[in-house]
Amino acid sequence: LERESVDIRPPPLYQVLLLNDDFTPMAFVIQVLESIFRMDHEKAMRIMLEVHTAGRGICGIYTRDIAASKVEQVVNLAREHQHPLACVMEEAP
Ligand code: NFA
Repeated sequence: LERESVDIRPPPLYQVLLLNDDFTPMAFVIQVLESIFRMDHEKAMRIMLEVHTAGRGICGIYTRDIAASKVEQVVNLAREHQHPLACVMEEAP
């Protein structure tokens, strides 16, 4: 029987985080969480307040390309509305 080595390792996952700032309106952050991260209103409010109080918060965990796309969508939407909202991705622990 022919046997080959096949790479079955799962791909690394990345968490996408929002960072707090003093200027972006809370309502805009909630809209971002609902529209880009597909959260219901309750969860969006909870995560927004987490970022506001703790300085940063996880919005979702994705494979690399999806995480990068989420960051790009947030940065583009924030820039469009002239808010300084920052969004980054980090390899999940
Ligand atoms: N700190 C912002 C304010 O008081 C709200 C905010 C929350 C900004 C989460 C960025 C991220 N308007």
